[in-house]
Amino acid sequence: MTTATAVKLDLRPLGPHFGAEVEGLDLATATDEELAAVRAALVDRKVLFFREQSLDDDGQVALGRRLGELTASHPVVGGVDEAHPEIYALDSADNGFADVWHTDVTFMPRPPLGSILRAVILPPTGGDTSWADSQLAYDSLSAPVKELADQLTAVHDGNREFGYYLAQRRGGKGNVWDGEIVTRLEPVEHPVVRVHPETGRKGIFVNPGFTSHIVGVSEAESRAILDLLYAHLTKPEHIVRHRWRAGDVAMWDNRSTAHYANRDYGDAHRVMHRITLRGDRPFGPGRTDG
Ligand SMILES: O=C(O)CCC(=O)C(=O)O
Ligand SMILES: [Fe+2]
Repeated sequence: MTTATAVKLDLRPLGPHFGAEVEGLDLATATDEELAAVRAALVDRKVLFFREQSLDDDGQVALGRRLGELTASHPVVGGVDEAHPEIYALDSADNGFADVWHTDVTFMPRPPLGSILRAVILPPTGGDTSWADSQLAYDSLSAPVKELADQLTAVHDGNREFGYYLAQRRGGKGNVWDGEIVTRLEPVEHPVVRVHPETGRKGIFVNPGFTSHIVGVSEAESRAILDLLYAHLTKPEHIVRHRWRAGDVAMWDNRSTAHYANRDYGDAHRVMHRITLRGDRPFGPGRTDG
């Protein structure tokens, strides 16, 4: 008898709790049972790596559709080409860098649940990507700081990263998100501590890329609290770092991680293609929904 739980993936953990390489699985030909096991491992290990895969753009989109509901490429930036409105290209030749710690698209009310990233063109060396485990980071805060963080709400604002692009390159008409055309990036509020909807675990849910400030405290308090949380989130114990090879695919849970792409390869060319799985509205410890 075959059930979803009967399939066991060959996982090589990258740390005691966080990150794993999935060995011997071809994402282009994986069975439904194997993908169900991948989906479960994604929540458990938070970031998964699949070495030297053979996916092209169509294959990446097909894989994403088997794992969840795909979003448009990005709320502001269009797809890589007309045939692939779901693919967000990060191209170093077009200023596509992600060298600030962030969690994807937290400046929208419903950020993506997860992201699937494929290495398309890599520099000869460098361009590694790192992920931080926001749940491990939350768990290792002291009890009084956890209690403080649990009560806080933060504003996330995409204008610093994407406001110029929206106004100048798109003439104020962005892309589609949650069924609506994005014409302005209205700042949104999210809990500073996010409760994972599938596990109930808490994680730090602020990031330097998109969080502008904490609500209801002074500017100096907001800065100090955010700096404390960022420094803690990105401690080496909470990080895995991936050295890309051609074709590699990374898949991560945006509800429990943040990430950062090294910009250390000079003028070399680096292109990554990303798709995102539709997510729900983040909620914190004090609420049952957003
Ligand atoms: O370029 C990378 O490695 C990561 C880019 C990024 O932030 C993303 O794909 O969400
Ligand atoms: Fe990202």
